[in-house]
Amino acid sequence: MEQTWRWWGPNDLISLSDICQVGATGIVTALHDVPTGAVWTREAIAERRQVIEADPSLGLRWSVVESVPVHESIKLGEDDAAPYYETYRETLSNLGDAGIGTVCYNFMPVLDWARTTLRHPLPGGATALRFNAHEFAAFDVHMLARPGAEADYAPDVLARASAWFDAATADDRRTLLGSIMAGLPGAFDRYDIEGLRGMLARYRDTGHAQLQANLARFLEEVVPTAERAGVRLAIHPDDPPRPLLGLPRITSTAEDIAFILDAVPSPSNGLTLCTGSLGARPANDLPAIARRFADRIQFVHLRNVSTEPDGSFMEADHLAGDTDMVTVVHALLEEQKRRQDGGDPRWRLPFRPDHGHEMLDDVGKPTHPGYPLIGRMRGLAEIRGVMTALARQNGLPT
Ligand code: DNO
Repeated sequence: MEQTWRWWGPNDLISLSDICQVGATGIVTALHDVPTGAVWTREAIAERRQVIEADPSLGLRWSVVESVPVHESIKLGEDDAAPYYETYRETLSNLGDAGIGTVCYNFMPVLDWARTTLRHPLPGGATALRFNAHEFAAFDVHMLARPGAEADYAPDVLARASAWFDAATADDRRTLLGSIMAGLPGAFDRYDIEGLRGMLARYRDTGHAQLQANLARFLEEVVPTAERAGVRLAIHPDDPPRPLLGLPRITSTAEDIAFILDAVPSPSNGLTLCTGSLGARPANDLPAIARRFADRIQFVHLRNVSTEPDGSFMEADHLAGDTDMVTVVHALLEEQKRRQDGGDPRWRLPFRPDHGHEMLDDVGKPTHPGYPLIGRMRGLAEIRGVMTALARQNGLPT
């Protein structure tokens, strides 16, 4: 598998030479400063690519875009979405022409990934991202005061949510809002409480089936262009994989994934297998999902979580946690072999270590939550070891 690394662009504290040293060869990045819905121009794409490839001795190439964000009008299936399909198509064509063949995106309404604690302390001084069910409920029920929110939580979670809220200072509440919003990567769409209420109101009439229909429409609009451009789209699962704040989420289970991949049967309508996102739902069997959808997986995020009975979860070491990472990697190596045998010139699957603990020299550095240098390097090194051993023992290409 191609070892890739998410790089946030020229302002990232982690440099391209750092990435060379950790052993990755593929860069995963996006033009984060382009507002959602605007075209990524050929010039802007070429400029970013040139930065990545400026020093050939680093051996880096721009292999994956994560993400081209989908405009909320498209997710809402609104009448005024038409120009946004067009700009999405243009962006895909421009990326394909520049030789960037894998594009990750998601279809999560309003929020991207959500955590309640960005620096949960671990023994020894490292920290992890964590989702506390009661803190999320406190946000939903007490801070957002969403009508009917109580119905979405178990009584013991609600009781702990009230206790948290009563004891919380103004600072605690601000920090919680900031943690929940931290998943939104662009500078353009973070919300305050009022802004969030406004967005939720727009989704009032959009349930699971309607959101699925809107995604199917989006795929019909853009996949033919992706095919022509040589671009493989790869939808990212919901994180966590369940409805949040009353918003539907439609990339949470094997059934959801089957619906999406069947909506437009094409290798350009693919999946980002994110083991950490899907793994936060205990019923999701990741090795089974990896095998079932193997031929449509176009990008891989390897990460692990430990789940708890009340819906809380914490990001674990890459080889610890609830997901059997070794079996998942084995399934992916077998899929690569199948593609190689079938003559697919792009048989090698790009993967990246998704998230990592802040540890050692990471601590105190203002990197993106979940994206420290050493924690991710540890994850990459562990997975590289698993991959190399499995490949060698089973006669599979790495
Ligand atoms: C979190 C990431 C997500 C992902 C998007 C893809 O760290 O995995 O933010 O980039 O959901 O569209």
